[in-house]
Amino acid sequence: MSGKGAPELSVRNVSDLRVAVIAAQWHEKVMDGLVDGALRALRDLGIDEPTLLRVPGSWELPVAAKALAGRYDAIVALGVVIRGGTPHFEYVCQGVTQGLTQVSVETGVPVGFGVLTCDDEEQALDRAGLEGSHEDKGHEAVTAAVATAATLRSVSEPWH
Ligand code: RBF
Repeated sequence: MSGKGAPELSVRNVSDLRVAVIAAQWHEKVMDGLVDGALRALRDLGIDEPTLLRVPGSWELPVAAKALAGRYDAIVALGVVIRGGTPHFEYVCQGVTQGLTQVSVETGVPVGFGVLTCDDEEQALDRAGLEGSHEDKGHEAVTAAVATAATLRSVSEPWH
């Protein structure tokens, strides 16, 4: 899947939204880039006091997202899963993807999907928002989650 075609989102009046970022810890350098990109996006949006929670691996992201969902307007899940020689990659990717989808749909809280699933570390670094990276997926995941939270808030207001 290519990152080409991503929208330029214009997100305004969101500084009062409560946002939590949950980040796995495997593949430290890539994760540092994703977390930095996410925090930079939150600053750009005027969201000054986000919660940042660390979990061991991407597999743990859904349970942490579920635990926080009742207290936040948007959650952003960050992780990196790199293909190895065993079927483990497919299981972890499928578990985290389905788990985060389930949390989001069941709780009604948007969960930004910032989990990279890559063939190798080089591919992951290219998406991590580091110097020389072509994409900044932590930043994108925050912007998408906050934009969605703002849209959901607008349709829940009484004049709709
Ligand atoms: N977690 C990640 O976030 N990224 C990985 O690339 C990753 N690779 C794993 C490979 C194997 C063989 C195993 C057993 C676990 C891996 N995990 C990875 C950890 C996983 O998300 C979880 O933290 C652990 O399985 C403990 O529940």
